[in-house]
Amino acid sequence: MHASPRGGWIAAAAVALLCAAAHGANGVFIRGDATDDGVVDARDAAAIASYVFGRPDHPWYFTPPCLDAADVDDDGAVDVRDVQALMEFLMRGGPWPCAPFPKRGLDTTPDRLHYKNAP
Ligand SMILES: [Ca+2]
Ligand SMILES: [Ca+2]
Repeated sequence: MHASPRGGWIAAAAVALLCAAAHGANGVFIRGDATDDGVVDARDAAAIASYVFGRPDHPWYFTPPCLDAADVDDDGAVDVRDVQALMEFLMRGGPWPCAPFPKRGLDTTPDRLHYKNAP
């Protein structure tokens, strides 16, 4: 069973409001907030897609400040599955991104990804 597209947008808007209130401290992040602006929305999916498919010399190429935030499924890699997972969540009411979400927090799983300003 899938949520209606309208329900997905309402859920995404509610999550965006929750995430905006949680923006803050060094070394913590919101899973899915690839742009690190405290809001999880379609711009984050576009940012992850730019990172995954883009070339560093392209003017629209984007390197997320926190690769852990871009690793939506928390498998230790940033790839097309993270774009798909975030779009599924935002557009179709799919599963939430892995923790920390929807509030900022520390990564509880070991991997090679990190926050650029982490201590
Ligand atoms: Ca964002
Ligand atoms: Ca991933």
